[in-house]
Amino acid sequence: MKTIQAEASQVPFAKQIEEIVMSTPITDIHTHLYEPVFTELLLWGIDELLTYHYLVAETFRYLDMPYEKYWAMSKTQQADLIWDTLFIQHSPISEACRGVLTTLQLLGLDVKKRDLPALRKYFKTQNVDGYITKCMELAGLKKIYMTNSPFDDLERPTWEKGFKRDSRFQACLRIDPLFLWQAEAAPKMAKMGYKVDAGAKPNQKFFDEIRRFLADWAKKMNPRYVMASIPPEYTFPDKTMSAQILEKAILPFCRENGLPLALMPGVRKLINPALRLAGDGVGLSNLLTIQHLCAQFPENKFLLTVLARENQHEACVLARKYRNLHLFGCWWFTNIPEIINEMTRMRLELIGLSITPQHSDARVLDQIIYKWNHSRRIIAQVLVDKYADIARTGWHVSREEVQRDVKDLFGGAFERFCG
Ligand code: FIX
Ligand code: ZN
Repeated sequence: MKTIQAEASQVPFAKQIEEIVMSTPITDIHTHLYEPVFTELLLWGIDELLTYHYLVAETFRYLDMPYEKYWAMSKTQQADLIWDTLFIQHSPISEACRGVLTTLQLLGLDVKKRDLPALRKYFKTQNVDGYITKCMELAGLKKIYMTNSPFDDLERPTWEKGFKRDSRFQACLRIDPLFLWQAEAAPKMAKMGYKVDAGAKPNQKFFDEIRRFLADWAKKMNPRYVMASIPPEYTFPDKTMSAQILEKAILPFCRENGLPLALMPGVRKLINPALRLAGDGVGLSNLLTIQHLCAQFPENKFLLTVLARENQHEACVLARKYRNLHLFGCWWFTNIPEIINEMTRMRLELIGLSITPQHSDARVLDQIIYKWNHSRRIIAQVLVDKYADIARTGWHVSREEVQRDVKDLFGGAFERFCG
């Protein structure tokens, strides 16, 4: 077995690891991107990059204008304002700003000129289908997982019509309104023909109707998992309608259909509603809920990404205790280099390689380019240190072994977990 050290004379150890990490194809298991058939739902191009809600939040820190005035602007006017505020009036050093620059650079565009109109010309020459392939090649992605909600009025009609699936994309059944039994759930489900109403008694007929809803949408979407984001305080077990729906409808449905349930605890929705999508906050999650779910439902598989930095250590320990729990991604406010580095090291040191260190959460197609370029670099650095640590003991890994491990981190372990 030719170990990486043996080749040290030719190519430095770290470089070899970096090459493998930068070139291994990735399955991006959570994004807000869509197959082209969903037309305007798939956001792409410079104006969408600049009006990403992360940048909206950063821009308003400099603006005195009423929020409504911004929302009344055209997309191009909004992009102009954000470009001027965050890139021209101030240096674009935040992760989200840097991301725009990395994307433009890797697309071969010249950011030095700081010429937004010229940049816009490039995107006008792209057609969406070819551009999807170009972005996936630049990001090194083999599959993009979507976030598909039957409760989304813009998305639902396309699923109901039916269409030929695009093999570059994988569906995931997103059910937040149902999972949290929010006010919009029952009326929308009733409109889709399901006998559920907001005042429904939580009896077997009610839970069967919810399972029928899930089964019908699973047939339409062929999802890889079922997903919901939950507030920090979400508690299970509990007497709430939501907890009963989880126990008596969602978990049995997932179990019987071999679908993992992906949970994303920690979001406080719209703590500043005037910022719209940019208005969500974070809170420390009660991970006892996850502990109870994993312990009480060993036949169910749970995917977990938690929003608060302070929850990450406990999440790692839970994954050590429950093999039906798989940790993934550095979600949202943890998706910055400082914390990606911290979380990846902590997970590798506490759990090992049976994790999925990252997902992009891209809302704009082009973002997959920078989100993966930035994360690959950090993951590569962490792996270089981890392999160097074991090398110091005399345990030398081969190129093939590193390739195997990286394949696992970039989708293999996830696929194996999902089965
Ligand atoms: O709930 C989610 O899937 C979150 O990722 C989004 O709601 C959030 O707006 C986002 O874009 C985070 O990166
Ligand atoms: Zn998301």
